[in-house]
Amino acid sequence: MGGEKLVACMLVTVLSLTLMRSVYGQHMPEEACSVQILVPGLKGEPGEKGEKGAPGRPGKVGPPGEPGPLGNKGQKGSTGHYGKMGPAGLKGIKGDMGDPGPKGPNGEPGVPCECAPLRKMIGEMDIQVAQLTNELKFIKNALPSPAAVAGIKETDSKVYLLVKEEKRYRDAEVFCQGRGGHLAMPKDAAANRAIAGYVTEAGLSRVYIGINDLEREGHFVYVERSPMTTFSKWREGEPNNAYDDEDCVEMVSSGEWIDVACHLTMYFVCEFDKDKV
Ligand SMILES: [Ca+2]
Ligand SMILES: [Ca+2]
Repeated sequence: MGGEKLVACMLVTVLSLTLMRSVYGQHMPEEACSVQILVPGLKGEPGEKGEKGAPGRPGKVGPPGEPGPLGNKGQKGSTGHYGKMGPAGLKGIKGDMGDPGPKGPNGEPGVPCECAPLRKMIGEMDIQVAQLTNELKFIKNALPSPAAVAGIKETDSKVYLLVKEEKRYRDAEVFCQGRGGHLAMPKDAAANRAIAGYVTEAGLSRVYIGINDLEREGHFVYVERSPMTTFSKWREGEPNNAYDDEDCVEMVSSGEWIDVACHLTMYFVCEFDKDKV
């Protein structure tokens, strides 16, 4: 170290005042040199380019970039798995009736039996049931109450109904009309007999029938306003228009007719056309 200090002091002595660039260096001890200045040497020649260094460590991850433009639509994928079954839908509207199916095969032959008489009886009973059903239907429709009537009587074309309610002539006709008929109008002997038999069977002595001369004295017509037929069944001495007040007609149990006052109240017979019942 002492040798280097000596060299330095000598350099200072020679060059200190002439060198423009000078740099103050470290203070040296007082006893070695009062002012010691270190001066760098001349710049050397550039060295040769070094070899490429080893790759550096990877840098930090940068911030995310801007979203790119929308890509092209991809191709249709393959069919996925079936999903779970959904809840049951609402019940639909009932459809139209289908066409009738084909005729079925014939059944097994029945067991032979001596049934012919029974079959005949059953057939007759079927007919009776049908007739009774019709009569019952008629009675239900025509009557205020079955107790008011003794029953019905039929001919080929008429149904007669004996009504056991005492009414005046006009009210009796209103009753019959309200059920689709009229007071009974015997237009021939057979009809007259049927009505008379009906009255007799019921134990009655007189009923109103549908004949009157209300519009023109002595000119009798049917209650439906049609003119009298040639048939009549007046009791001897009738019609006599007694007290000048007999414009309606009753039938007695013998089947004979008598003109009587219309305000009398008595039972009566209605008639209905069979094809309307
Ligand atoms: Ca009269
Ligand atoms: Ca009379």
